[in-house]
Amino acid sequence: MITLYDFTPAPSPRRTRILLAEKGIEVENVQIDMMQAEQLSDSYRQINPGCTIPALQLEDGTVLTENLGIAAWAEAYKPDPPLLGSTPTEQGLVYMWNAKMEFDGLAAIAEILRNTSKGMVDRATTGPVNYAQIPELAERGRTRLGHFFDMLDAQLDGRDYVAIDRFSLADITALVAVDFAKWVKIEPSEGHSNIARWYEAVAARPSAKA
Ligand SMILES: N[C@@H](CCC(=O)N[C@@H](CS)C(=O)NCC(=O)O)C(=O)O
Repeated sequence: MITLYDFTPAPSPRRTRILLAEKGIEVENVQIDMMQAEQLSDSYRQINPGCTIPALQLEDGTVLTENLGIAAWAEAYKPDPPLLGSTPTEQGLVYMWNAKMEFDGLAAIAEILRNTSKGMVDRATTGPVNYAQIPELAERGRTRLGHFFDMLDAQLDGRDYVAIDRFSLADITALVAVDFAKWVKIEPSEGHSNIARWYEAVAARPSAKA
């Protein structure tokens, strides 16, 4: 059996759940309660010494901890439907736009949340090492997030999906980023009509509720 170490409310494992749902890959689900800091427990460190969620444990015991690694495994394990692009150009575009969604979107939101949340004092980054909050990073994150939404809206102008002409990993990461931004009470503005149109379509997919 393949096991997903998950925490339902958190954005990163949601990316994995959506991907697995789109692929139709069934896994056993084990919840690691971040509200109880279970990701830092000795027992979870045996599975992922990096103390992050998700972690996907394969049948041979291998543990994959990054969404991109999990996506690469899933694409090889079950190629249909392809979520990482089919041609060399498509693959390049999917990886490129997925990286932009991670670095310009998810990372900016995490920067805001982790550097302001009272529950994350000294937990300004994930992982086994504690880091103090830097309030200026949250301010910078707000500016970055505004630019991220502008960039995403421009990319979606005249397009149904973020990277290529069908749903891909980049759409999963973008969808999770738009929803994660609500945690810091920021949403795309009224003028971001391309994001609104795209969001309505991708959020309506059954996988979005996985
Ligand atoms: N690079 C990882 C990011 C994983 C991540 O940051 N997960 C968060 C939950 S969304 C976490 O484990 N946080 C643990 C903590 O805050 O201590 C991925 O690709 O999934």
